[in-house]
Amino acid sequence: MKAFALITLTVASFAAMPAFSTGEHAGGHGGYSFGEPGKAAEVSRTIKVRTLDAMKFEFDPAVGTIKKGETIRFIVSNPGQIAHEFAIGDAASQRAHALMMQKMPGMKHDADPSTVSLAAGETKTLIWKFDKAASGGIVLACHIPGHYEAGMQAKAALK
Ligand SMILES: [Cu+2]
Repeated sequence: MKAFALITLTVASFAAMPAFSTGEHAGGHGGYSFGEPGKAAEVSRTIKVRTLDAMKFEFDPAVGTIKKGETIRFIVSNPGQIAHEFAIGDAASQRAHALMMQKMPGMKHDADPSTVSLAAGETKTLIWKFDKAASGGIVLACHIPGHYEAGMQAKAALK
C-alpha cells in the first residue's frame, strides 16, 4: 500500500510538468508537487507574512522546519506601495515559474490556490497542506516580474 501511494505521487508530479510549456499553471491540471490546498479545520499553526517593497518577506513567527503533513495558515499582508505575491512551491516549480514570468509578465494568478496576489495595503489568507515530499524543499516566492530575481524568495525545510 505504501509503494502504491509513492507511485501515485510521482505520476502526479510528472503530469504537472507539461503545463508549464503551454503557459498555464501546474495546479490547473490536477496536482501540485508540493502539497495541496488546506482545510481550515486542519490548521496546526498560523504564520503572519508581510511582503516588503525591499524585495523580501517577513515572517512572524519564522516558518522554521515544516513537518510533512502539516497544514499552515498564512495571513499575508502587503504594507508596501507596490503589488506583491505570495506563492507556495518547491525549488523546481518556483524556478520554472520565474522563467515563465519572464516570457509572460502579464500573467495573473488569482485562480491558483497556491498563490495570493496583493495590491498595496491588502491582506489575504492562504491555507496549505504540505503533504508531499517537495523536491529541494519548500520555496515561498513573489512572482511579480523581477521580484523573485531581486531576492523575493524564502526557503523552508520539509521533514
Ligand atoms: Cu514582490
